[in-house]
Amino acid sequence: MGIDATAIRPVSTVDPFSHAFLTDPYPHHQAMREAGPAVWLAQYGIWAMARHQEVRDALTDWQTYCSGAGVGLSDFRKEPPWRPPSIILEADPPLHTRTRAVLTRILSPAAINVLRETFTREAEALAGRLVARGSFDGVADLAEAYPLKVFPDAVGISEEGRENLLPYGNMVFNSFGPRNDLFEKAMANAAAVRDWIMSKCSRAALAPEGLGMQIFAAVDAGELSEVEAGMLVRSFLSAGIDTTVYGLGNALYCFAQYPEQWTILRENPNLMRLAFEEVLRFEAPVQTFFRTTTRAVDVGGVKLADGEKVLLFLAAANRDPRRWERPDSFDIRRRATGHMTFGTGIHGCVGQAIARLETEAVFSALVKRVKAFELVDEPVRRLNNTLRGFDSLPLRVVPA
Ligand code: OVM
Repeated sequence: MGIDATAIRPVSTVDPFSHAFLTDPYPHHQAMREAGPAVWLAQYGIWAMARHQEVRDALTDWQTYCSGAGVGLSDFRKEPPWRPPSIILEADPPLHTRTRAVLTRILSPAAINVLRETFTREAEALAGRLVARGSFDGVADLAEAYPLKVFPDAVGISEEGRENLLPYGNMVFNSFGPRNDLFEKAMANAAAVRDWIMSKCSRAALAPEGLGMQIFAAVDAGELSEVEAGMLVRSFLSAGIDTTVYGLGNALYCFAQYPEQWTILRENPNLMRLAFEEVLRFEAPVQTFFRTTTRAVDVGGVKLADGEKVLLFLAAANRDPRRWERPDSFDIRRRATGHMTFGTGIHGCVGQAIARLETEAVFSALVKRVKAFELVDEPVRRLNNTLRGFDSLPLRVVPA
């Protein structure tokens, strides 16, 4: 009732989607963590959270922080979405519960283990070729080449037109931000790219044994409609490429930048899983997601109203000194589980078993063959409203 004289409202004028912020977000993350448990971003009229505890609490409380109004800046209740909303990412229970159950089953660690042999063989072959070459672009030749081969094969889509997959991911992940220059550039050829993607999502376009057709098997079992199955194949093609591309690129960057950590991994290959968690903590390929409040809520004394957009800085939570010792040092021996890069709660990454399989396959192949990675030129960043990663990583490898 009335004015609460004790209410606090930390404010920041920073633009988290500006080139300056996206190029070097970490000082801004620190400023936002220090400003308060929730910070009003005046430029957009939205809230932001950057501390580990608050980000985690928001992700866990899907009733207060919903996804159905979109997980980008745009509020689907106020403006039309650029594409039909995802029925898993941009959905709340009960719809989300039903779609999620199907993908949880298809992408379970046991189900994904079936792919291990193929994924390992492809990783060994690619690593063998690249190390023989001696120098290569860590992005185009490895971080992009590998997921672009193994993931569409696993989903069961044809070879034709796969060059549309990266542009589509670029559209999807830029679209979570404002309609800035990055968004406009990503959308340059949107109609053709979107049409190609949709043409690959039907039952008729999918190989009989792949992950895509397994979604259609759930239609036959009465769990989904035919249209919903196509939408979930679209989720595979939206979420399954760029995330792993940026993750592999960031891993290469970390090991080129911190060669002593590569040496530790070579001497202890059993640290592979922890090392990947640390890469995800330290250089999160997915930096942010939004939620929308469904009621007024008090966050550590800061009062958020109903229906407000909340920008969750996963990557800032990952370096919160309240949660991590020496948060800004890359240390593969630390217990990095508990990072927020896969999210948590009901929307926690359903594809993480595939992401882990891809990374393990690639880095197990490299750890046997590579003594050290050296950057032979400046890495070039690729800016994106959601993703953090590189356009190119000019690498030379010292063979083992
Ligand atoms: C989807 C989707 C798109 C982008 C990311 C994502 C990280 C999901 O279409 O369901 O999850």
